Order: sequence, then structure tokens, then C-alpha cells
Amino acid sequence: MRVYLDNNATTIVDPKVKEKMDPFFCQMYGNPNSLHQFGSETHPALSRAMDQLYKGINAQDEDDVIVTSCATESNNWVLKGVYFDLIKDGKKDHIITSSVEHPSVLATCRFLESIGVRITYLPVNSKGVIEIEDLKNAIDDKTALVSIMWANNETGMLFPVKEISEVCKEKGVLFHSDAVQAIGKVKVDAKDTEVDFLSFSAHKFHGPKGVGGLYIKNSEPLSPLLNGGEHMGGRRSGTLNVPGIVGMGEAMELADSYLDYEYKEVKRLRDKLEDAILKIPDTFVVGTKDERVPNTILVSIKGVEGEGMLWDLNRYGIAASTGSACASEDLESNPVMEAIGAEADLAHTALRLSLSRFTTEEEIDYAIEHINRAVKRLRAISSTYSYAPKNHKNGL
Ligand code: C6P
Repeated sequence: MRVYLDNNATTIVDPKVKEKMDPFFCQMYGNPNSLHQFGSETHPALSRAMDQLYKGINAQDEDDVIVTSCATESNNWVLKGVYFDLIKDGKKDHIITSSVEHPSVLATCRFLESIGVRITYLPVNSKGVIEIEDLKNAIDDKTALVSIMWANNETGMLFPVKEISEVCKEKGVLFHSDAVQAIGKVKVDAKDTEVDFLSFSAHKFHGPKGVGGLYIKNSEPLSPLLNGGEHMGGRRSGTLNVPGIVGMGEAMELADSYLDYEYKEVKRLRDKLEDAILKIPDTFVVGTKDERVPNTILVSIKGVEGEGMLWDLNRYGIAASTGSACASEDLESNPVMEAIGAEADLAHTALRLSLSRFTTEEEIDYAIEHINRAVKRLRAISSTYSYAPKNHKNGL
């Protein structure tokens, strides 16, 4: 049996999405900017997709959504665009983010820091989210942008985006939210939340890889990251990825229609898995069930190295991760675990399990059986686990 529990890394393309994309590879393959029929015959599908995208996130209007190649590009674009528009000439000098953002935000912030931008990395509490008071205290007259994610990719914890947005409005600071792990799991409403920028990536909600988007409220000017032709109104150059855009639009509409299912069925299966793991002694899960997106668990299993667990589960066809797929090649401890104050030995025991609407009850039962088996086996050969574990600070 093969069980895929790494949906925060990427998801299966919904067959209905693939079906909509298919004609744009070998039949209607023209460049939409060409003046002939091969180009123009792609227009109805592109315009339908743009419609599905802006409706899916409840944008102000169609022109507010710009297609990019992925969320990494969208995040880079916002941070570097704000640098060119507001910071480079000295009007502002400061960006605020959290210490648990995705590497595409953190590494870009570190790059901007290296060229003189002041960056504040807000700490997180034991649930892995920022405190609003810390944000208020960090904002000053020179703050240009606050960039805080909608939901964390490792813990699934939801951030108080509405409150963050209100604070930013009050202080006259732009607000960007990386909504990659929220779309398709909770309702993401750009108008209601009043975010200025919002990033997303199709492959996280059963769309294709290599296509994402950036919402820019009221199409405000933002210096482009990619200069070139006049694609996307000159805001993001590069020949349009027609199959990708068509697929992303369809995936967005489907994701929206499955939100109830996510909250009932995906959450039920996630909670079943979580309750079963928590029956194992010396385990803890980061964050509370109801403040998380319905598909994610980040669990620490004392005495069980995350990599050992992955290797063992993989032998039985079960795919999980120790955290973000982008950081999976180093054997560092989980950075979000460290940010919430877990001691180093616990941070090495992180296991991220993420479900999707394609996950079945049979798969969850199989995963429970093998997680229990693997824990017994790995603890029996562990040099660090004793059945009288030491007291960790904060009960972690
Ligand atoms: N996180 C994970 O395993 P791209 O790869 O550009 O489509 O998406 C980047 C990205 C941005 N923001 C968040 C919150 C994300 O979770 C991701 C992708 C995957 O957690 C792969 S590293």
C-alpha cells in the first residue's frame, strides 16, 4: 500500500484539473500574445481561469491577480518590490516578518538585511503564532511592510490575519500574507481581510506545479521582479503558462467547493490520526486542533529521530516529512520546533503529517498501525530514550 501524507509539500493534481489542462499541450498550444488564431483560441480558457482565481480568493477585481511561476517568486516579488518602491530611496527602512515564515520569505529577508534593510523577525508563542502586541511594538515610522503567513506550513497553525491587517491599516503599513498553506483548507478572503498582497501556489491545492499567483490589492503599483515584454499588463513578463493557468483556475474553483469537506472529513481523519499518535506516551503536537488548518499535524515523538521515522515509514510505503520539503536535505532540527522553544533533542523528533481530500480512512488506519510499530522499534534501539524522560521546559 502507498499512503501519501506529505500534502503540505505538494498535492496530487486532481484528474478534473488535468482534463481541463490537456488540450493546451498539443492542440491549443499557441502563444496567447500572438495575433493569429493559435494564439487567440487560448483566450476564452485564460479569461475563465483568471475569473476562477479572483473569485476563489475574493479579490477586488480580476486585474488584482497576477500569475507567477510559484509562491517563491510571489514572495520574492513583494519583498524586493517594496524595497525598490519604498526603501531604496530612504523613505522607509524596515520590514517585519515572523521567525517561522517559509524559507522563500526568510531567505529574501536575510538578503535584504545584507544590503542594509532593517528586518524584525517576530518570535512565536508555544503554539507557533505571533502575539499581536509584539507586532504593534515592532512597527515604527520607518516600517514599510509586514509579511506574515496565513497558515504555517509545518504546524498548520492559522495566524490572526484579520487582526494583523487591522493593525497595519491603523499604522499605515503594507501587509503581505503568504497564503500558500491556507488556500483549499480554509476560506481565504482577500477583500474581507483587506490584505495588500497575498501569495499562493497551485500545486498546494491539487493544481499543477510551476504556477502560482500574487494578489495585489487595487492593482497598486509594485516594481516588477521580472522585466521584459508586456505580459500581465507589464507587471510580470514571460510567456504565459497556458496549461498551468487553466489548471490553477480549475483547481482554485474545486478547492473552494471542497472547503466543507475539508472541515468535516479531512479534519475527522486528521483528528483520528492525531488522537491515535497522542495515545503513544511522550508525544506532543504543536498547536491546538481548532486553530490549525484541518489537514496538518506536527508531532514530536520523544526518542524517535524524525529522519529515522521517515525512513522506516517509507519502507512501508508511507510518505511523511520532518518539516518543510525545501529544508529536507540538511539534518538540522526543525526550525519551527526550535522557534516555539522546544529543546534541541525534541526539535530533532519532528514529524509532519499532512492529509488531503484524497486521503482515505483505510490509509489512516494503515498509517496508525505503522507509526505505532515504528515508534516501538525505534525507541527500543534509541540511545537517548528512556522510559523515565527528563522534564523539558514549558512541558515540551
Ligand atoms: N512549502 C513544504 O514542504 P513553491 O515551492 O514556490 O510553490 O512554494 C513555496 C512555499 C511558500 N510558502 C509556504 C508557506 C510554503 O509552504 C511553500 C512550500 C513546501 O512546506 C515545500 S518547501
